[in-house]
Amino acid sequence: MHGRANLAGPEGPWTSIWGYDGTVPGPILRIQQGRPVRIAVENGLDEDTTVHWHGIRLLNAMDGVPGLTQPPIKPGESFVYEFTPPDAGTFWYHPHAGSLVQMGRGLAGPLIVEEAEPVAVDRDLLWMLQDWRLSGDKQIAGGFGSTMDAAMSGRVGNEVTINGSAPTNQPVRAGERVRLRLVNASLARIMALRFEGHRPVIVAIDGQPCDPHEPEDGRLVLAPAMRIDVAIDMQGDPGSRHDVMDDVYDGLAYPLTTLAYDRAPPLRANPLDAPLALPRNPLPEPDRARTIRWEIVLQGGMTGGGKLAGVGGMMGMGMPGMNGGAAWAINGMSMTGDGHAGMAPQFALERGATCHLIIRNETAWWHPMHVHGFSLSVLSRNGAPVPHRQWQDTVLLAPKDIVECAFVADNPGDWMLHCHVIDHQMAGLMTVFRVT
Ligand SMILES: [Cu+2]
Repeated sequence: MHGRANLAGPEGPWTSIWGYDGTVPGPILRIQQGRPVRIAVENGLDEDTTVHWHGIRLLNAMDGVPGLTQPPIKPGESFVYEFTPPDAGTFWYHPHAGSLVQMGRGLAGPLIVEEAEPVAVDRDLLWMLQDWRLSGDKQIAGGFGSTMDAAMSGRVGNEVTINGSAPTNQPVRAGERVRLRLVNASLARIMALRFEGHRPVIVAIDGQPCDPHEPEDGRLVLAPAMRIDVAIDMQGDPGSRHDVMDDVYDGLAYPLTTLAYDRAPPLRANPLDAPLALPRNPLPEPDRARTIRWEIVLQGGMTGGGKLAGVGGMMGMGMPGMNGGAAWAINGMSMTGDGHAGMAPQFALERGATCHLIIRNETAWWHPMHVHGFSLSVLSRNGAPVPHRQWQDTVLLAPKDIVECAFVADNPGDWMLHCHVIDHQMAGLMTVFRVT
């Protein structure tokens, strides 16, 4: 439904948004691992919608892809989603219809699946990060789906919010251990967060626990739709302040927010003596004996000469990205929009088989590739094994990257695989595979 949010900060005017329950982000849904939930969604918009439960391994009929897994929810109508989350972790929800405009106007919310046993931290925090393209009067700018956005880096905005407002100081207490859940719910902005004076330890990626480790160069890279859970021991001095920088784009680093320490003495003399590792989720282990290899090649996008690279052979092409025109393709095929009925799967897997999936990015652009219904065990990047156990539903590929992953096709249905830069998805960087 429609609402207003204070995106631009205390001085700024309020911004008209579309939000779940009229808020940005939508309400935090906290549910329990292994316990069934029932969520009724009523469509108060003037257009069709659906809800996709990003990262949750659920029944295909609950996946929220219009036409493919359910009829779209018409204005004034409702749909009841029912699922039992097998995995604990940090997830989120968003529409999969009119995605660019609906998400760009604010529809997104956090979904936290709690562990059966509470984790030993002092505080459990969530930063839902969203990037907005605001006009001079601080309203959401129009011009969704321009050719430039579609064929280049997507609709990157000019205002980043944390939990729906312009970031202010984040109050922390010396000596405390915080579990911080980072969710990048932006349409297109990639972030790389650096906590000055602190050493965050990654404990989960895309909701799936990993071996606790510090990020390679101290930066937490979060592409659209990715989540990272970190544990941070707040070792700064009482009263001190430390910036959190986003420096993903060369020369465009900016302070996202500031950790502001309370003047109170440290909560404890030494960091909490509790293990950082989270209990693992019940993911099916890939089976080398039953493996099917499949390669996905990402093609298209604007080249240096202002031309589209290698797209348009199979489908009719209008202006790239405009009116549903294609600017991208997967294995020579462009599926545009949000998903719809009758999308022929590009490949099929027998239930129980292991899929060894190779994703090759032939384009000059970054793509966070998202798979519905499954979590992928990431094996290697450009031939080098990944250093830590890593399961992801959204895998970021740099230009020309080749990533290899594996997953067990244990869940029948037609499933989406697409780029989560929403302009790219809408303009053809999407495909479907079938598990029979
Ligand atoms: Cu992309």
